[in-house]
Amino acid sequence: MLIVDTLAHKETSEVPFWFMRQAGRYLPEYKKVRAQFPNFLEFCYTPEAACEVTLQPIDRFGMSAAIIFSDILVIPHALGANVWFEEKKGPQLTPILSKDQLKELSINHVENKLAPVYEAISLTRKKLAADKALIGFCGSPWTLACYMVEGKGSRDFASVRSLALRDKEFFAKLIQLLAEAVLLHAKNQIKAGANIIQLFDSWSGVLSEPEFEAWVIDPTEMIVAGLNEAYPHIPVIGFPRMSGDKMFHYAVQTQVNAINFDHSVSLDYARDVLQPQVVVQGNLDSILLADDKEAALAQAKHIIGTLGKKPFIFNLAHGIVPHTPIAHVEALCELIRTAK
Ligand code: 1CP
Repeated sequence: MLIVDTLAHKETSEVPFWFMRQAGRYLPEYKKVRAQFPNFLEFCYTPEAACEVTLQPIDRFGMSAAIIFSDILVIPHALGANVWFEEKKGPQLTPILSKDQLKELSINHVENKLAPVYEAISLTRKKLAADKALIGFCGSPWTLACYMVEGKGSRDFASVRSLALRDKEFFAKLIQLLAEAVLLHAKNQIKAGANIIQLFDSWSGVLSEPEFEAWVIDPTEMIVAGLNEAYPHIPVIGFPRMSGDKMFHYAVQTQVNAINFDHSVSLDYARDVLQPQVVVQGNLDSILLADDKEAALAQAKHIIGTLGKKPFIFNLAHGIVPHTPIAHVEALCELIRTAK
């Protein structure tokens, strides 16, 4: 598998690539399947449907890896939190704010409740070409805690930061429970056939340095160590989104095999600081890809020119947005495929 070779620092003849949110609403075939499920979680928990939409972008564009169709919020859901998705509003949760509410969450049912995700992974691994990798994923504890405490997405996650400062003991317990659940869910995804794990810490960018250490680095270090112990050959990609120059320390401390980087660091930083330490994955702007094809292609060329000489996986800085024209994605794939 091209991408696994790159993650093992082997020379490859092509640049491996995949795109965050490569299954999604910019694809008409995705919207068709999505329309059959008014309930988003039910969609995630239907193995045949999840498998079908996971494979759609690979069939169309031939990326080097598929990422299993699921969501980061299946973990809070499996722990017993109340989670639902509302059209145009995104995820909604009943906030967990007290020790009593925390006591009602339990890791004991995670494995059972997430069995459909593992079934979707086994099914997809069977149908996916042998040279393509299947990526399993989890939200990282901090990002999951953001949604669990706020009850929804937020611009700055001020309430969860405030709670973590006011009641560190409570918050540390929540993070600990989440870290255990993430480790368990990631291990089960590997057991079911995932070849790589990506940890999404989408909201790590709102944290100060000491908070980043406590809520991002420490739990991620524990998760990566647990995975390395059980599955030393499975690479882990970390995505501490928008965390800027904290990324280097994250890479060193957590021992992830690769970092997905974004616009919070320069390409020079990615090449000179990150790449000597870890494999890098990134960082084309998904808005640019949607709205200016020629500029996106020029930037893609520049990214590969800067990073392509050492182990590098082409990806975006964040997920594909729904208004992205398919022709733009096609042109980008063609450029990456012929770049080396
Ligand atoms: O109606 C729809 O189709 C809903 C859109 C959607 C999709 C396609 C949601 C709701 N989740 C997903 C699938 C998904 N989510 C995948 C697998 C598919 C793929 O990548 O191809 C993955 C990896 C995720 C991860 C995810 N979910 C993250 C981390 C990555 C990121 O974007 O930062 C986060 C933060 C979520 C929460 C979530 N789920 C859905 C939405 C719209 C959101 C974001 C809400 C917010 O902005 O706060």
